[in-house]
Amino acid sequence: MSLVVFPFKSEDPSLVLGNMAIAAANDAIDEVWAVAAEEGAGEKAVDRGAGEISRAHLKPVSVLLQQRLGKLRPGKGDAMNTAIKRAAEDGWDRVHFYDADITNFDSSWIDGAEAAADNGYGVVRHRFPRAATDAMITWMITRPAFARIFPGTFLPRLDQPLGGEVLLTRSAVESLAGSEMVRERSDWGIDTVLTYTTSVMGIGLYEHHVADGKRHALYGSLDELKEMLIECLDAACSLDGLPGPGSDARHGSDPASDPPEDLKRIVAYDIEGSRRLLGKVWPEDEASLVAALPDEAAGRLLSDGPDRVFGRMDANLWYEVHGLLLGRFVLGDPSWESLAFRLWLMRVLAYTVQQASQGYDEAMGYLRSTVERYETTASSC
Ligand code: GDX
Ligand code: MG
Repeated sequence: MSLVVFPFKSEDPSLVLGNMAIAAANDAIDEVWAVAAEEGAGEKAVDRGAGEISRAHLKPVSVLLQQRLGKLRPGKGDAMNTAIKRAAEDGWDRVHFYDADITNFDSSWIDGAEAAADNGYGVVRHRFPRAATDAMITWMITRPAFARIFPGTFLPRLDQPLGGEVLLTRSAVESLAGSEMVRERSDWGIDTVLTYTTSVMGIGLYEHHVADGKRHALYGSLDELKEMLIECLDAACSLDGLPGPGSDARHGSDPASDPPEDLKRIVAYDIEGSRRLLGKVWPEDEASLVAALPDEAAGRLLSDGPDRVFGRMDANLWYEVHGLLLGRFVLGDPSWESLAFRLWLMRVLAYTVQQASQGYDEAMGYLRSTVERYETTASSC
């Protein structure tokens, strides 16, 4: 018995309903839920449409309201945990999660995940090619954190550790429903803790490849990602010191394929608008936090304003800065939040100007080899 769940907040109801209809039409699927952030016009429209889909496919299709389960900002984590809790209580064998804003969702996502579960994997994550300037939290925060904290395991090598597209089998759903760390993570950090928690369950993890990529809403200036950045950073910090998956952990993956040509040309965010956010001078409170870096690193950053020194934020300097953030960042502290955003922005812009501009394949090779280098450095410490 398989269930599909779409968390949704402010998406166009017709897009959400289109995806729900695709899920309902799949023979492997017995029920579809959309989990709304709150009551309102969008939620009502999806609820009305859900009734029509249900009648057309003769299976339950409904809208749930997310409950307040966690301790952090009420966000996507509460929505996923609402579904996980109820699915565990109902005893579903398989639960698929998909972001509701995917514009190229089709049955092959569901079929690919079901096939991997049929082959005995307890968790299936979808992987897909992304633009060279997309996934900047994944590449600059989460994968480096997995490389440092869990070197030698499959965690740093996961293609989409933050992706909201995942299939969980019953034992995973039950363990997640019983995990305090997962339940408390009501914000954007949910994907990080789900990835970590499922990786240490010993039930096998498969990555299913979606060759066309995940098409969904991209961003304007990078300040739209500030909340996600600091919440994903905090989630990464919360894993420091925890045990990783064992060396015998079962991990399989479809091979990657050549990304679609149009995706290679996409610029995922507004570069000039983001550059204006860097600022001409270092705020005093942030400069004093940066001073905790080794002298040489702090000197390179503080010798001029952020908008003039951002190009110095290469992979080596970012390793030092990322280590400082991982060890010291405080969620809810305005100085740390502002500083973490500014430093990440410097890193993303430096990479965009220096590597992403060289072409897609070069940029992706650079990102991958940087994470590998971080992993080697961490293992030798
Ligand atoms: N119910 C509910 N409540 N749904 C939410 C909320 C919330 O507070 N916030 C977002 N959503 C829904 C949203 O409508 C969409 O369907 C999905 O969650 C993802 O949100 P979106 O704004 O499209 O996130 P974005 O920027 O595409 O990030 C996604 O991909 C990231 C990644 O792969 O890098 C998202 O799944 C992130 O968690 C993930 O890290
Ligand atoms: Mg999206």
